[in-house]
Amino acid sequence: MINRRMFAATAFAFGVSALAMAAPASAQTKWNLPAAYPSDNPHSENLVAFAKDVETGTGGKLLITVHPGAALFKAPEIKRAVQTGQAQMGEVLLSIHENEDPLFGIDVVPFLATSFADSMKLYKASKAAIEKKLDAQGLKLLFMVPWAPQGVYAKKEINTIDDMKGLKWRSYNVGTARLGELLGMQSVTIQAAELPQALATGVVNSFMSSGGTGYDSKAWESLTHFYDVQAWIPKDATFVNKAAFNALDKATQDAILKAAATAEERGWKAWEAKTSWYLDQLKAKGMKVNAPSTALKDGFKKAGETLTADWLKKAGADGQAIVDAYKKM
Ligand code: PCA
Repeated sequence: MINRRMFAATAFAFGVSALAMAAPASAQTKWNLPAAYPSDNPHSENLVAFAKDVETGTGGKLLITVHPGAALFKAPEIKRAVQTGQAQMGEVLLSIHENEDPLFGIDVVPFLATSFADSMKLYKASKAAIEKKLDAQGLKLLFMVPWAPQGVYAKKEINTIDDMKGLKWRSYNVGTARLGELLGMQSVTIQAAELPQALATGVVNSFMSSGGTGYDSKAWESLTHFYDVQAWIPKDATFVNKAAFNALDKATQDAILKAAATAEERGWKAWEAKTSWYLDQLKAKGMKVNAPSTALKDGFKKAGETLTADWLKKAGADGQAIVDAYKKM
């Protein structure tokens, strides 16, 4: 019997040496870009378009393969993978890493920036500081793209925050976990890739997210209500390993930066355009999509004040300065 492993190894070795010989002429570089959300999510589609722009802009010299759906690394591992060079680029919800630095959670301070226009202002006010923090970790920020405003999914009518007590709450970062705690829920951190299963098996029966992730997770199969609280607009960050970027020639670097600027603009537009589409889809699937009652909104505002105070304490003068700058914009 032919030993398939040996055959594969020989074929691989031949392939490698053939490639090595061809290298000076073609000089093609292949990079990986792990991402955490489904391939038809606007974030992933934007990354694929970004990779295509880089390929075109470099005349095929730099090929980036996007790995959506947390297929290569789980969401919380992506940043570390890029820092250590296991992957050259990556995309992640930056607030997952708020425990490393409070600034990574500035966009999830409740009710600070809840419209796309305000979210862009907050981004402008915080971008330089975020870039600096990432740079100190060996990462170069390429672009940031928002999700839609965050609301609450549940399996029953929620009129006040008291109705949320005891729910099995899925959280995705420090802020959502703390919110679960403040509102007397049983909170468990689950990343988006595992959310559909957690919902289907009843591990959780409520969560906060965008219409996008509710749609991606087919929330209507196990839950009934969505309350459009508009608590905040979190953002994904796409970054590159700084050393890998610095090793590229100037023309390639420029092509990446140009494609990144285009991707940022395209991503913001896509989310603005798709926000109401997602809510319409939830309705079409039979979910009750409503604005929160005044009492519910007031309850969230109150919990939000506690979270804001927590954050300001952690973020100190640097955080306060950014919030002040944002409020003046
Ligand atoms: N979707 C992601 C993060 C924010 C959002 O809208 C999630 O729920 O994990």
